[in-house]
Amino acid sequence: MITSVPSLMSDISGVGRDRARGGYSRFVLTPAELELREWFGGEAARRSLDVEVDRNGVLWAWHSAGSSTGAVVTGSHLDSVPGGGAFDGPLGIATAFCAYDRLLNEGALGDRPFAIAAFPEEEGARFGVACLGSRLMTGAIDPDRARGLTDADGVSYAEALAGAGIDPRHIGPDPDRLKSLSAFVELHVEQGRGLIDLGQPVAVGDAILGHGRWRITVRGQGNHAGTTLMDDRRDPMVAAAAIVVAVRDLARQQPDARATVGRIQPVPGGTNVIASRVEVWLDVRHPSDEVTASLVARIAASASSLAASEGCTASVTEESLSPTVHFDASLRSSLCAALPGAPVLGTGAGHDAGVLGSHVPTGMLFVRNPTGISHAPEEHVEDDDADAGADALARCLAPLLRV
Ligand code: HGY
Ligand code: MN
Ligand code: MN
Ligand code: MN
Repeated sequence: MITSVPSLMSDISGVGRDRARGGYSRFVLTPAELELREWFGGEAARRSLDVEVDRNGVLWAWHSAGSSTGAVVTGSHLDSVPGGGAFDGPLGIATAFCAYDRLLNEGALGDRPFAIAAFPEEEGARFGVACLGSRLMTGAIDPDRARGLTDADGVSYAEALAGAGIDPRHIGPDPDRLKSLSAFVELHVEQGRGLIDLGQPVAVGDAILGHGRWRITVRGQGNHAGTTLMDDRRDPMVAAAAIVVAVRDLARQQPDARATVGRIQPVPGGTNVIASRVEVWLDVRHPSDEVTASLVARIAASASSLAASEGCTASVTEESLSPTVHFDASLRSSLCAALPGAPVLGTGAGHDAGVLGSHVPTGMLFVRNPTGISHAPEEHVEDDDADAGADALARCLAPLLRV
């Protein structure tokens, strides 16, 4: 059975559409993502792959083989950012199933176990910490902290897991599972223009930019919009607006840095209410982890002084941090050997492959995105490139599956 990636992707094209924002909002363990988890299970069952949900809620579709260790795994995530594109995450899962079909058809499944994996909360869009599933698996986040993370409605990750039938008491490091893996290869839509400018459909990944998330809490004095004179205000919204501009200006002064405020939340958030506090979420990325740290320090200092000039205060807390990751060199050369002529590209986007990279040899493949846009509805992959991705993934996995 050789399936085409576009046909699998069209099966889920209606899941989690966000009419208000455009694009897709498939937040982890909400009905939309649970529907994608069902789709994952259906595709696995169609191929008689054994489905497993592990202690961290990671979905696995297993093809067991002669040896019980040294499993070769491919996959990605099903959750999305708010109003995201159709391909960020699910493309890596759909191509994985189609690559499996190709390997089975060519009798190339080899002697090692093979699995397709879907990691929960890669975007951190619901509970705030990116790659939450792979961080838990690798011990990169404390399980109690993870259980206590809450979404915008105050639902904890523990409650969301329990609601999906996953016992939150068991989340945490899974060293035995990590030891049983010999390679993880994640295929992902390219979130940039590299392949467009090179005129190629598929690239091999070599590094992931270090990145982190911080929350800046700006506190002032809540009050009535109509009875509070302008000179009597300590308005955290005004301070927050100045901080957002300062983030842009400070990042512009640092070559190669990227700093973004994509989310801001006044509390209580009424049109006729001067906010009492404003939450400002900061995303900073740079190839050097030291530069990221020093840029965040400059942003924090600027936030404090800008807040003070409005009679407010600003405090900064780190929410997550991922160092720059260089993928396993020998796995990368194996991927390059399987795809002669394919370019090698870095990425400014974080991935589970980056988190797993310190425990398992990991690599990535990127598929051309003709818009170069991601984390927005315009994200796109042409049908032929999607199938070229599955062909490339199968070609890369075949040698890894041979003992
Ligand atoms: O934020 C990222 O870079 C990834 O898409 N989670
Ligand atoms: Mn993403
Ligand atoms: Mn992604
Ligand atoms: Mn990812």
